Amino acid sequence: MATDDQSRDDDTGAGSPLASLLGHGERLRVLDHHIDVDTWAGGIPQTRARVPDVRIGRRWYSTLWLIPIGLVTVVFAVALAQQLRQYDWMKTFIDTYPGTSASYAPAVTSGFPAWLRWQHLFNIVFMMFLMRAGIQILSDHPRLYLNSGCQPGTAWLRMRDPIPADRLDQSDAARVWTAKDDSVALPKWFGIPGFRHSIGLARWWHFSFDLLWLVNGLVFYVLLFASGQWRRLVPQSWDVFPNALSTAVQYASLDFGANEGFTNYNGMQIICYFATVFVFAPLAFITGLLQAPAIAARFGFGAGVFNRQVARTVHFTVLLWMVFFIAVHTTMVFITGFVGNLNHIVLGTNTHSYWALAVYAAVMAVIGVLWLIASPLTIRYPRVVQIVGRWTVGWIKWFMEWAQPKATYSEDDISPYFWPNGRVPTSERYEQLRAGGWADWSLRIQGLVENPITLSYKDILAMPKHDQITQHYCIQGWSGVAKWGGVRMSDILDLVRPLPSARWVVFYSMADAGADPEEGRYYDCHPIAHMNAPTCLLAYEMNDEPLNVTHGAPLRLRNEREIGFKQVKWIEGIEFVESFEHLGLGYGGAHEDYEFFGYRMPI
Ligand SMILES: Nc1nc2c(c(=O)[nH]1)N[C@H]1C(S)=C(S)[C@@H](COP(=O)(O)O)O[C@H]1N2
Ligand SMILES: [Mo]
Repeated sequence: MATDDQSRDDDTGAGSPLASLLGHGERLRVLDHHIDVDTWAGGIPQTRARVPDVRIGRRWYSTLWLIPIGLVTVVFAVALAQQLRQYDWMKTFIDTYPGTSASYAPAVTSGFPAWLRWQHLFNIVFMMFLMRAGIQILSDHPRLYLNSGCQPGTAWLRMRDPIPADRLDQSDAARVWTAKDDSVALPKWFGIPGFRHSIGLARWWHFSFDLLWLVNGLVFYVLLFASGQWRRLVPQSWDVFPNALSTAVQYASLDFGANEGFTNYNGMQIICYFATVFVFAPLAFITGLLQAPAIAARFGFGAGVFNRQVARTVHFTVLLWMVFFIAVHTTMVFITGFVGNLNHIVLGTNTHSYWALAVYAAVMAVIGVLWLIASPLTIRYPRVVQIVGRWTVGWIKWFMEWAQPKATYSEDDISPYFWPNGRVPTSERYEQLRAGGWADWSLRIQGLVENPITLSYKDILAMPKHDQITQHYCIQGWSGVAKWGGVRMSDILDLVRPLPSARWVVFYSMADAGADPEEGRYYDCHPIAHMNAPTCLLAYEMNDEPLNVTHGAPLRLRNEREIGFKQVKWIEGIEFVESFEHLGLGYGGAHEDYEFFGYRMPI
């Protein structure tokens, strides 16, 4: 990867005629891409996430209360179970339903085959990265809601304070609280990579290991059913429920029955395993996909019960289940005959060899090391993470972009509050253009086109106008429905007539990309194939009003199959190019260059 950056060493040009005309390329290439957390994202202070609070009615409660509540519950459950086991009817019940029984699943006597043992190991390695990166993604918008517009004050879970009330005024673009202001940091041994607003990098980890985890899971399903091992996991009679209850009472009374896990799982075990493998795992996948603009804009999931915020909430619930499951599962492995249990899953035999313990300890040490190096390596080699991630999952994102983004919503779905994001233009020139009612502003469209043109604000207003009510999906997790009015990109294409060699469309903003002037101005590239969608718009109106400064005046992009950061605001130039390698740092946009995002963002 180093050579990739070295080759740019002497190249400090703007990359294209329009880029240099608009002042987009006077920066030096960054050669060594390691991240300095102190100056990252304009040196935002590393505000830490809080232990989550949950809202019940109008009041917020710390989830730390779960610790004493849990302890009291356990003590109470033990007392209750021990008392219950004194009664004859309970003794009869446990005799009838011993907890482990062949009545709901026949004994599987073939042991644990090697493929199953390996897959079990891969699963935990993949999930550790998946879950940590997932929590990092959550902390980039550390609130969960059930309404698609993420209206302030309606969250049910939060990992930071409420938005300062004096920063909700969207007419004050310089002061308004942005989604980036809202992100929080995690300890780097916990999230990946920990520091604030590192979602671009966290997503490569999340999606790459997600893919590995899914492939592992699919292979597992196939082998499970091909081998007959599924009989361990799928209860075949309702008897499983009284047996599960019996197991619960026995465990709670701290008097466990014999562990027959090598051939038969007890009622509780089989229900939990079944739910994890066949309910929660697929649910994680589905609720992940439901958060994708490309999928939602194809099927209209923006409003209603399948909206992104419900999907985020359910996705998070799956995480809670997985954490709970892993904690209880591991505890049970320890307290129900540790060495014997390890022999089952490490060696696949019903023996009591200490080799299994040795292998387990060695594997745990390796996992511990992997755990600890993930964040430091990401901070040291973010560009490698981006490139490897793109190589691993980029092609899938390309498939997702095929979906036609045709969903539109009704006036009733429009979000009362639409979160703002990004860095507003601060130049004097922008202020003058705005003060002059955009009379002196113009949109230059050139590059690989037959007919390069420059349009004034008036010219654009004179073109056919289209309205659409669509949903915005910020990479950070929030969403919002708004009505956009403007001109179709397909009409622009008809005017300029792109040459066959044009493959990408670059949108240049008047605003800076970041606080560091070295990052230059904001820009982003879109595949030309997206420009023909009827919903691909250059918007100058939002909710029937002229676009305000906060949301991108005078002109901003809507490409409904892509995530929010691709929707360039404060546009003043559009260029048709064959490749974007020569623009900026060459990764496809300002956030691709400096925040390590991917250039395809249908999810
Ligand atoms: N020029 C420019 N455009 C930008 C950004 C930015 O920082 N600069 N931020 C992007 C991001 S991350 C999002 S989510 C959307 C937010 O649009 P909104 O402020 O209208 O909600 O704008 C996008 N367009
Ligand atoms: Mo965003």
